[in-house]
Amino acid sequence: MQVKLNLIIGAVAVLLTGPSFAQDVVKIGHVGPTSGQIAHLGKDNENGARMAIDELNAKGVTIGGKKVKFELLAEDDAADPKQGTAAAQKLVDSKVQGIVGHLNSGTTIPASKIYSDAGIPQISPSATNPKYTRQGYKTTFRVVADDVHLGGTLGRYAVKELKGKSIAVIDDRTAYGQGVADEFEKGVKGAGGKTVGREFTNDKATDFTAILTSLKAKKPDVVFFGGMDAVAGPMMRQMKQLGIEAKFVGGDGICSSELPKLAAGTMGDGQVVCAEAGGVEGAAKKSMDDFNAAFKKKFNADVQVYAPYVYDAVNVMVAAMVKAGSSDPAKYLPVLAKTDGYKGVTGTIGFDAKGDIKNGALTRSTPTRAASASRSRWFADREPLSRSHRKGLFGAPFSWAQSAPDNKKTRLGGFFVGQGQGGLAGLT
Ligand code: ABU
Repeated sequence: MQVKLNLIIGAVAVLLTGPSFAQDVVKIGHVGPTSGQIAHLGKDNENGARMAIDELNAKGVTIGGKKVKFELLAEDDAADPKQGTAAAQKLVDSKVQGIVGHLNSGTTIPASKIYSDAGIPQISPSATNPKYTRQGYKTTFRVVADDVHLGGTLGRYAVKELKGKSIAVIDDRTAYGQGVADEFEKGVKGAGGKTVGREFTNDKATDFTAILTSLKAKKPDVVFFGGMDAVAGPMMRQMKQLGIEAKFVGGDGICSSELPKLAAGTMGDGQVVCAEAGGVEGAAKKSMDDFNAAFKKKFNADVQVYAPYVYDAVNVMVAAMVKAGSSDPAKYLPVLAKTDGYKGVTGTIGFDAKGDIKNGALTRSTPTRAASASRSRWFADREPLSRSHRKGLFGAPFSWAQSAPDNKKTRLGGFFVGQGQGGLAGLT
């Protein structure tokens, strides 16, 4: 009798742990700087990944007929290229099936070789240096527009909309900062504008007196900074101390919720013009707004910049695994590469032949004190950057002056086009 009972218990145990009941673990790696000057951005990214993974596990996902559990393996690269490659190797050794990250171009690019050699798909939610997807690797993807797009558009915007006559450029000599500043300069010159000086610093600097004093003598009306918010904030404080009244322009690296705090109250309304390398408007904006609210509820923190892009990157990767019926990188990679029309919170995601997002949007933001004080994301004043500023990438210029005066924002032919006055009215 006892023998029979043992056999039954054994059979039940086999059934419960057998293939139809087993829950496979799918490991997804995330890397960002969760220590150092931009730890607030790294944590924001990591929380975006955590939010996606928690939701997927709560919902329950089946891949190839098996219910799976996702596990987030999060690493800190401190925005340092050496730590970035060490973190990448650690994740490869841990047999992750996909990577979302890194945050910085300077870490993402060297790490991408390690993932490529291991055949592991990598989606960057924020690295914008064009080189990342131009190395010939099949494993590199990104869900944001690149610096050619971002810097060039801002350069044309500085000339055509900000009417900058005397434009100064500073960069932090990182892969992102220097690259986006180079593209900005090209954009300024292409639009018939003039740069009056180029200075550089580094991504850990806190004293900018020498370079700002040199630029002050050139009476800039626009200062472009290629770098991150942690450097931009103190730089703006010192600009104020030196009496430099110029507009302060930058890319997504300064477009964070933290910037007003880092600038310690020295940021004037309408002074900062930055662009997120993505963004949604109109009916699509609701999903982003809902994400921001859910994020705040879960983490008791405002989204900085990239958390929704990380969230989408994780979900796009998992959608490819589900479609391929496998979390084996070799099997789902070709499916991921064919992603098209995926509806994320940051817009519709599809990849081109290089792994770059198709039809990437850009959204201009300008902070105001009132929005900042409300503790919501400060860039309440936002607009999609128009096709005219993307001249050279998307063909014939579209004139803001000729557009409809109803101040509506519409999306035409897959590209965001702002109609109306261009959003700068009332800011100065
Ligand atoms: N895209 C700006 C911040 C990240 C990076 O590309 O370094």
